[in-house]
Order: sequence, then C-alpha cells, then structure tokens
Amino acid sequence: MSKSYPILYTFRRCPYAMRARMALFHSGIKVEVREVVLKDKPEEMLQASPKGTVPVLIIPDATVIDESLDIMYWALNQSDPSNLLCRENHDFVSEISTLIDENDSAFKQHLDLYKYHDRHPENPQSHYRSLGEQFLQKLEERLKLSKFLINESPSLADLAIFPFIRQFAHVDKEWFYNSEYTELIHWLDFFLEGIEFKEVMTKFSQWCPDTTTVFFPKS
Ligand SMILES: N[C@@H](CCC(=O)N[C@@H](CS)C(=O)NCC(=O)O)C(=O)O
Repeated sequence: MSKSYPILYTFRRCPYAMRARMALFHSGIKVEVREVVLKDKPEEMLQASPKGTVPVLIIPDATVIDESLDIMYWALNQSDPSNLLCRENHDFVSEISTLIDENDSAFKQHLDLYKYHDRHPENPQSHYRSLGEQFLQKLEERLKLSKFLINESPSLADLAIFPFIRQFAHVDKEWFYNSEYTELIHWLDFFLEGIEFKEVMTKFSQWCPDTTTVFFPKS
C-alpha cells in the first residue's frame, strides 16, 4: 500500500499559510500541497473545513486542522529538532503565546487597516500605521535584548509573527526600511533570506482533482 501524506490546502501569499508551512518545514513533515485560489476554493477543502480559510491540514486519520497555529503546534509536537516550542522553559512558553495572541488580534487588525486604508477614509493611512507601530516598537525592544523574540535562537513566536511583519513592511517598503526599527529590519531580513523561506515560497499552480500530486518540501 502506498504511504499517505497529510494534505495541506494553502495559499502562497497568505501569512497564516506561510507560518504553517514554516513549521511543517522545520518539523520535517512532508505534505501533499494543494494550492488554493481564494476566489475559487475547491469543494474538497470546503467539505473538510466549511469556514473556508487557509491553511487547512488533513492528516491521514482524517482529522482536520484548520487554524494555522494549531497546524504549527501539531507539526512541532511530532518533531521539533530546533526546539522552536522552547518546551523546557515555562516562561518562554507563556511569552510565546502572549506575543502570538497580540499579533493575531490587535496587530492583525491594525495591519489590515493600514493595508486597506482606502476602505477606512475617516483617518489617513499614517494613523493606521502608527497603531501598528505599537507592536513594532514592542518587538524592537525585545530584539534589542536578544537576537530573536524570545531568546538567542528562533522560536515558534518568530515563525508565527514574521509573515505578518513582512506584510506590514510591504505596504510601504521605503518607509519600513528607513524606519527606526533597525533590529526588526535585521530580524525580518534574517527570515526572508533564509533557505526555509525560499522553500516555503515555492510556487505551485492551482490545485484541482485532476492535477498531478505535488509535495512540500519537494525533496
Ligand atoms: N485564524 C485563521 C485565519 C486564516 C485566514 O484568515 N486566512 C485567509 C487568507 S490569508 C483566508 O483564507 N481568507 C478567506 C478568504 O479570503 O476567502 C488561521 O490562523 O488559520
């Protein structure tokens, strides 16, 4: 019988999907990739997860995991050779979860206001940017104390947050790369230039039931 792999519905440019792929990559778990076009979601994905967001992971026992953070924890709980979960340190574990919560709630809201400011004309774009900067400042302060957000090596917090900082930076790259957040700029570039990210950003064509099966990572 042929080996069955977990199936990952993903969308290349989605920051939630990026962080799920980063964790899968670090855990060394190979998945079948199904690249989704958000305006044309496959029926198979919606049947597994009717809420219709990516990423969605279906593991071989048919369990559906449709929250990016849960996919990260699932993968790293199987295998975490880089100790991204910082399991042995309870303070780190709780800092990781607090930082990710803040990213996924207030910062994500501010990021969307900044990115889609034209839908919120009651304030100028710079107003929404300064709301997001509260989180940038917090990260910058942490990065003055240690090389990564929690400690001297990357943790789950770094992997879960950097795709969102990338998105914030890309709204106005010139502003970001000339800003006072010099530690954050170095930190972001570290992830963007890494081989993991290149692998994570591999382009796949839209999946449909007739396409050839493709895997991530490729090798
Ligand atoms: N809380 C979810 C959020 C995922 C999410 O919102 N993904 C976006 C793409 S970045 C999505 O699928 N949106 C649905 C759509 O645009 O139709 C997670 O962490 O997985």
